[in-house]
Amino acid sequence: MVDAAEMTRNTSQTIDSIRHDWDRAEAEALYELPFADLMFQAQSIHRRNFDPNHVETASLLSIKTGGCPEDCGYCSQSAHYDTGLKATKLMKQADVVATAQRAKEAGASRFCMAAAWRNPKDRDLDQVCDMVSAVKGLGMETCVTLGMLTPAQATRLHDAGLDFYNHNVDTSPEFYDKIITTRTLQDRIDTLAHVRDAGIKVCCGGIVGMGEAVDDRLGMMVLLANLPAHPESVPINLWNEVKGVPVNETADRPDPIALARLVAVTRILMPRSVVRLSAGRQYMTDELQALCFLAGANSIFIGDVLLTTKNPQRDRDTNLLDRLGVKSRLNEVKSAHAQHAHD
Ligand code: SAM
Ligand code: DTB
Ligand code: SF4
Repeated sequence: MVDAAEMTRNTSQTIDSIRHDWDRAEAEALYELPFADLMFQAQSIHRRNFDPNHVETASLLSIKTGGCPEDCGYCSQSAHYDTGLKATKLMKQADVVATAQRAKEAGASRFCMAAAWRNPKDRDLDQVCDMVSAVKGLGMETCVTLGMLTPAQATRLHDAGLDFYNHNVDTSPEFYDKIITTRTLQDRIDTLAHVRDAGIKVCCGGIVGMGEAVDDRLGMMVLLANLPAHPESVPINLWNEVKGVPVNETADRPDPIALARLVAVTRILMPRSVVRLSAGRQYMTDELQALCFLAGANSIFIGDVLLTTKNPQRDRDTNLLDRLGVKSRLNEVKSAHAQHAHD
C-alpha cells in the first residue's frame, strides 16, 4: 500500500508526465486520498493541460437502432432482450446531415453517429463514410461508433475524414464476462489498435453502476491508461436504466462522491485526455456535475436524448454552465441568439 503523503509528493513530481505503467495499487491509493487532496491534484493537472473554464459539447445520433446481435447486458438495443425498442434500418444521409446541422445550431461542436452493429458490413460502411464526409463539411468534428472494425475499414473511415472512433472497453477485465459474452475484451482492444493505426483519434471509456466494485472501475481506468497511447477522449457513462436487460438485477448507482473520486483519478492517470460525463447525467445533481468538472471532466453530451435514453434538457445544461462561468459552444450559441433577438 502506498502512503497518501508519498503519493502526493510523487504526483507533484510527475505532474505532467504521461505514463503507461500504472498499477492498480497506485490508482487505489489515489482514490483513497482525503477528498481535498485528491481534488487538488486532479485540478492542478487539469489546469496544466486544459482551460479549466471550458467544457466541450457533443451531440449523439443513433443512425441505426436496435436489433443488435451482441448481448451487452446493459443495452436497450440488444436483440437478446425484450426491451420494447423498435429496430430501424440505417438512416438516409440527408436526414443525418439535417440532424447534424440542427445539432450544430444548438451548440454541438462534435457529432457522434452510432449504429447497433456487431461490426459494419462493407456496403453499410460506404454509406457511413459518405455521412462522415458530409457532416465534416458542416464544419463539425466527427465521431462514429459502429462496433468492431477491420484494419481496412478503419482506413476507409480515416480517408472519409473521420476524427474520432468510439469503442468502449466498458468495464474491468475481471467484470467483463459478467456483462458481455458475444465478444471479448481482446476483440475490443484489437479494434482500438486498428483505429489508432489508421490515424483516427480514439474515444474509449466505459460504464459505472452495473453492480461492479470500485476496484473494477479503477481497473478499467488503469487498463485505458496502460494502452500504447491514452485515448484522446474517455467517456464515463453512468448506467442509464433500461427495463428488460440483465444489468437491472445488479445495478447499483454509485455514491456521488465515489463518482467524483473516479473522475479525479481518471484525470490524474490520463492528464491530456478529454474526460466526458456521458450517459447518466440525468441522475446527477448540478452540484455533482460541478464537482466532476472540478475533478477534471471537460466534455458532455447535449440534447434531450442520447441514443435511446434520456439526457438533461438543454435549458438545464445552459443554465448550469452559465452559473459555473463555463465557456462552451452551447453558451456561445445561446448568447448569439439573445443578441440577435435584442438587435
Ligand atoms: N454498437 C456499438 C458498440 O457497442 O461498439 C456502438 C454503440 S454502443 C450503444 C456505445 C456505448 O454506449 C457502449 O459501449 C456503452 O458504453 C454505452 N451504453 C450503451 N447503453 C448504455 C446505457 N444504458 N447506459 C450507459 N451507457 C450505455
Ligand atoms: C459512449 O460512451 N456513450 C455514448 C456514446 N459512447 C456512443 C452512448 C450512450 C448511450 C446511452 C444509452 C442509450 O441512450 O441508448
Ligand atoms: Fe449492440 Fe453496442 Fe448495444 Fe452492445 S452496446 S448490444 S454492441 S448496440
